[in-house]
Amino acid sequence: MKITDARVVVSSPGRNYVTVVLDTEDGVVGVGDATLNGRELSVASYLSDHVCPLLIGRDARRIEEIWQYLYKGAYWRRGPVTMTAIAAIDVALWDIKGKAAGMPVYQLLGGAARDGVMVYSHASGATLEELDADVETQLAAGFHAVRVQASVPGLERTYGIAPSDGRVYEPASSSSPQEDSWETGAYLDFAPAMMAHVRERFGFGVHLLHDVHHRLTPIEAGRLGAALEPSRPFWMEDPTPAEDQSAFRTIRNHTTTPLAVGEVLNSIWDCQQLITERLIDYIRTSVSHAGGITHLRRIFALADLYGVRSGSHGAGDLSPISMAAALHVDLSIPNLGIQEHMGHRDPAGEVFSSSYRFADGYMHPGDEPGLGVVFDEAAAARFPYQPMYLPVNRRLDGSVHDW
Ligand code: KDG
Ligand code: MG
Repeated sequence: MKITDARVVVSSPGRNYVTVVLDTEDGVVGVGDATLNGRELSVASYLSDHVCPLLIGRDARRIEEIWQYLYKGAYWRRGPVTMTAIAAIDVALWDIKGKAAGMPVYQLLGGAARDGVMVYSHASGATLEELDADVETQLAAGFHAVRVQASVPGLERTYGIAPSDGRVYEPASSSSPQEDSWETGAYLDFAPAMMAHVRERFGFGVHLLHDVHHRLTPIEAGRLGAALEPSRPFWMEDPTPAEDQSAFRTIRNHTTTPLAVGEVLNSIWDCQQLITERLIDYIRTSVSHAGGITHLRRIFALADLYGVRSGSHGAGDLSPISMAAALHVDLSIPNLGIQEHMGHRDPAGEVFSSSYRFADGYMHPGDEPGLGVVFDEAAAARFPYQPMYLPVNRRLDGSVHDW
C-alpha cells in the first residue's frame, strides 16, 4: 500500500491547526495532527520541506519502520518540532491501518480495556464566585473531574482563566506575545485557599486538579503540595519546570499530593528518570507532541512497570484528530489515569467531524474504522492561518519567568 501523496494543511477554524493528510495508492486516506501552539509554521515546514518528500512510495502499512526511519534517519534527536512532525505521520498511518482493516484503532491496539475514558474539564474564574459558578457548570455537564484555576489577587493576569463568555480557554494571542506577571509568594498563599474553598463548597465527591504551569522551585512546590494535602487534589500538575527531572525528588520528599508532568516532554528519554525513579504519579505526554501512538504507547508501557499512570494533555490546541487518537490509546492501555478534555472553539466542527462521544464523565472514541475523524480540506481553506504567540511571564522585577 504505497503512499502517493503527503501534504500539510494549516488552517485556523477558531485557532490554528496543522493537519497532515496521507493518500495511498488504493484510495485510503489518513490524517494526523501536527499543531504546536505558537510555533505552527516550523512544524509545517519540517514536514513539507523534509518529511513529506521522503514518504512518497513507502509502504503505509510499515508504521514502526517509518517511525524509526524518520526518528533515526534525521540523526538530530527529540525536540517538540521533530517529535510533533513524526507524531502526525504516525497517527495518519494508524488511521490508514484502521481504515484498511475496517476497525477502529483501539481494536488494533488490543481492544477496549475499559468501557470509557474518564476525562477532566476545566473551571476557572477571575473571582472565587466565578470559579464556583464554572465548577457547577462542569458538574452539571456530567464531569467527575475538574481542573480549578482562579486569578491570583495582586497579579495582573493569571494562567488558565477562560473568557467569561463561555468560550474554551486559549492562552495564545495574535501579533505579539502577551506579557503575564508573576509573584510566587502571592500564588503560594492563594492556591491552597482556593482549593480549600472549592472543597468546602462541593465536597469530596468530585476529583479536583490544579495546574501550577512550571512556576515554582522544588522546595516551593513541596510546600504547596503539603498545603494542598487536606483538599486531597487528584493531582498537582507541572509544579516545577518539567525538563528538570531530579527536582521531583525534592517535591516527593515533602508531600503525598500526587504529581503530574509531561505535556511539554516529547520522548521516552525525557521522562525516563521521572518514571523509573517513581518521582511522579501521572505522565502527561500527548499523542501529538510525543511521537504519535507508536511512541506514546512505549512511554505508557514503561510507566506501567513503575506504577505510573497516564494523564494525557488534551488542551484545545490539540486538534480533534489528536483527541480521537488519545482516546484510542486511553481505551486500550492498562494504566490509564485520566484524560484532559477541553473541547474546541467554533468553527472547528466545520473542518473536523469526529465520532468520539461523551456521556456521564467518560469518553469513547467510537467504532468508525480508523480514528473516526473526517477532515474537510475544502472547509479548512476557508480559515487561513493567523500568526499567534503564547504569552511570556515576567516577575515584578521585570525578569523573564517560566510561563
Ligand atoms: O499551548 C499551551 C497549552 O496547551 C497549555 O498551556 C495547556 O497547560 C495546559 C493544560 O494543562 O491544558
Ligand atoms: Mg498543563
